[in-house]
Amino acid sequence: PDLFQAPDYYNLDELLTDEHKMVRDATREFVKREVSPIIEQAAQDAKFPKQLINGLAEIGAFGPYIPEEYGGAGLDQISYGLIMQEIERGDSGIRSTASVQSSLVMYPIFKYGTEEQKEKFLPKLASGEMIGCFGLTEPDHGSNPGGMTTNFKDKGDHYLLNGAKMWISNSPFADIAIVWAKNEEGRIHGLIVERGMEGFSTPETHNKWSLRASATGELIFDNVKVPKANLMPGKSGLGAPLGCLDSARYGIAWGAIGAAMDCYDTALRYSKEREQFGVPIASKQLQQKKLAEMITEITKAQLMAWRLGTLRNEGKATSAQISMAKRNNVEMAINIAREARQILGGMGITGEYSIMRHMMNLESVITYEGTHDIHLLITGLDITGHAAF
Ligand code: TGC
Ligand code: FAD
Repeated sequence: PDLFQAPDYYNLDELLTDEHKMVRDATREFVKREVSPIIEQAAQDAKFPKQLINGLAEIGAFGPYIPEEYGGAGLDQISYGLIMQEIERGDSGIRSTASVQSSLVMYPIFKYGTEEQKEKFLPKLASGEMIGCFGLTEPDHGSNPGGMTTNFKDKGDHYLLNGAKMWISNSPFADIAIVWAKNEEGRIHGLIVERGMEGFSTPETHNKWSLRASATGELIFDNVKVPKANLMPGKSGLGAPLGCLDSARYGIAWGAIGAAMDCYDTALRYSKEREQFGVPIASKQLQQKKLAEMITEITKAQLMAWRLGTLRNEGKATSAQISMAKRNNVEMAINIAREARQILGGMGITGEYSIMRHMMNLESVITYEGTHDIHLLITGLDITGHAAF
């Protein structure tokens, strides 16, 4: 990993500011120093490496674009993307933690929360003193979150919350959960549920073959009394959680490039060193085809992410544009991981190299934050005007 070089075939660095490059290099350094040396073991042990939390906070990975007055790093969208790219070069599960904390926990509190909620939670989330999770998906409602049955009733001085969420990143150890639930009129609202509230539990989901260095679990609400002060009043309806997903999906469009870069870089170096039939396998046309296609696809994905970032900086990116980039870049990365693994032959299946871990992680990334199919249907709706969900 020390030899890692980031491919930049179209001189994209020239489009970045000094601040972008500084933020990216600091994150890259952190990943090399803190993540790469421990991540394989963490994945083998199926344990989220909690010791990374402080370092992630220090490099600004928790709330990169949240204003500094609330403890965020106050960076732009390109910097946010570059941070996600570099973290996911290390591992998708670590990027998941940063994505959830930033875009699915801090963002809704910042966008929809009260001033008191912002002051109470944002600085602690930015510093990593508190970790959050995001509960939208339910056992019977994944792609169709609008069908959710988790609900709350107004009991005068508090709300009474019932229901369950499934597949929730970081739930087993999160201090707070952003929970989407329906009120008595069936309207979706976001509530901040805190660990320790009676009737609230977070069992861990075991036996995953993917995203093993990330903790995944349930959120169970059995007559949980939630103080009225914990409802985020700024926005209701399905558009509220979907608005957070826009930001997280954008981060994934960059993150996937990081995983792809790591696979490409590993395969390229291996192909130059590995000799068969008396010559490096890099001199064989079949291996060159794989490598040439990889760098082409990475370059296209980089251009897409960069352009989307500039549109987001200008407040002009649409949800459908974000869906296209998430879908394209994750598929690009998973295809590259599969091809790269073949270039390494038998060595490709071992934990000596990162490729198989990336490949398995990407099976979650292509499913969460909207499946590959759902993003295609979002593009389909955007260009035809017909919803085919
Ligand atoms: P639909 O009728 O289309 O929309 C309902 C309302 O929402 C608005 N809207 C959006 N608003 C903001 N951002 C978006 N991206 C939006 N998309 C839609 C829409 O305008 C409408 O507003 P209004 O005011 O008219 O009510 O809703 P639908 O029920 O037909 O569903 C559409 C569909 C299928 C696209 C949507 O449900 C969807 O995206 N499904 C996928 C679910 C998903 O992505 N779940 C992710 C869970 S979180 C997660 O996976 C975290 S992993 C984290 C990690 O570890 O990194
Ligand atoms: P389903 O919706 O049941 O889909 C099954 C299959 O049917 C898919 O291939 C899908 O594309 C297809 N399909 C569904 N609807 C249609 C349609 N209309 N037309 C055509 N095909 C369709 N959720 C959270 O809320 N918070 C989290 O932190 C979180 N973290 C996650 C972490 C991991 C590791 C994983 C695996 C998931 C996580 N999720 C989280 C849940 C994730 O968002 C859902 O898994 C995802 O939205 C898909 O839902 P589902 O698994 O219920 O699949």
